[in-house]
Amino acid sequence: MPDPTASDAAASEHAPSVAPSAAADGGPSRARVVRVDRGAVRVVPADDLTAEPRHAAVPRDGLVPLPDGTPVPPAVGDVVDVEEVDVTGGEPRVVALHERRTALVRDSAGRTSLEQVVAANVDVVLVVEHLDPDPAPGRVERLLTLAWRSGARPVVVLTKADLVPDPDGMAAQVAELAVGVDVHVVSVVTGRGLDAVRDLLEPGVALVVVGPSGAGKSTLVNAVVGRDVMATGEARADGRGRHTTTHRELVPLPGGAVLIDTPGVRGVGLVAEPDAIDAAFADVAALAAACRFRDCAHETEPGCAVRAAVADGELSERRLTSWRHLLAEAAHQARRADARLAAQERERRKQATREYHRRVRGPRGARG
Ligand SMILES: Nc1nc2c(ncn2[C@@H]2O[C@H](COP(=O)(O)OP(=O)(O)OP(=O)(O)O)[C@@H](O)[C@H]2O)c(=O)[nH]1
Ligand SMILES: [Mg+2]
Ligand SMILES: [Zn+2]
Repeated sequence: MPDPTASDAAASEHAPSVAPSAAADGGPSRARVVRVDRGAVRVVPADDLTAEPRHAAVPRDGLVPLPDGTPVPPAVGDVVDVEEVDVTGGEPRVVALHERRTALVRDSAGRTSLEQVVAANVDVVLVVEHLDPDPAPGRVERLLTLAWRSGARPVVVLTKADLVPDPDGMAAQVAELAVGVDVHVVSVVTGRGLDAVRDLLEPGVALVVVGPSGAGKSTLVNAVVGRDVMATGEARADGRGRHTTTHRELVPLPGGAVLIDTPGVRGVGLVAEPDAIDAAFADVAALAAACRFRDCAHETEPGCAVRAAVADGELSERRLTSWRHLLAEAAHQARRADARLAAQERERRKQATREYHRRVRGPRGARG
């Protein structure tokens, strides 16, 4: 069921309300977050995605509870409950988040959370990479790992085919590191590959576009939609007017699908998830499983299938290094998350102790 707004049984079960968006009774209505820009949230009714987006207030700390009570920042694509402040058209408020069917998350340096949700409830993650300049294999691998982790289907799109002599040869190289993933070659100049991208947009499907700045994400969104819904980086002669995307935005399509454009990423941190790395590196994982020793470090051990594959030229040293690097990063991230949890737990206990002393010794009871 691609459309989380279409009476998603799991979501409504937990949701405080399953009221229709119209909310004639004044109760909360169901809405979809279409834009998040530095904490400011815009929503449309969940059953009318093409409606004019409205600003919706969030609590001062920017956090809204998920069905399990965890407060998190709303993300583009989220299904939310919105309460009208008054009937005269005052500002609506986001009061609850529905369960996320999928979530594209990246590591965040943020104070409140280690994870940042780039987009929620997406079905397809389009990893966009340019053919000119040369594609960066490590970046594609990293974004594919995030995509696998999201629960949505990853697809690679290589842009600017019109600028290189051998786009198919380059695509074949990228396909080697995009194991189990379709790779499309596109050009908005010649129109090549655009139909293949449109084919992904069945009714109800949500597709998020990620990739480096200047890869042509917004240009691709506009080409697929058929009109300029996003400003793009068309550089003017005077060097001004570059329109790099700075916010995440959900664009509804006439056919019922939605596209989510995102700002270019420079470096995205992984969120620890060994399974996602195994999925993105299914070839390496399969080799590692064939090593003689279960705990093989793929260095000098006898019977190492990974080193054997490198020696045969079947696996590139670059890809092996990339795999090791992402595993190490995920492990580091997991330790950081553990440390944070431990710190939170210490703080919780300290407060409980303080609370205890207050109760036992009265309100003025100092601890010393
Ligand atoms: N020749 C050619 N140029 C393209 C193509 N796609 C995009 N471009 C150009 O690439 C530049 C960057 O495109 P954008 O769509 O703004 O890139 P973006 O990925 O949205 O960048 P950010 O918003 O900064 O993340 C623009 O000047 C586009 O015209 C293509 O298929 N062929
Ligand atoms: Mg853009
Ligand atoms: Zn090995």
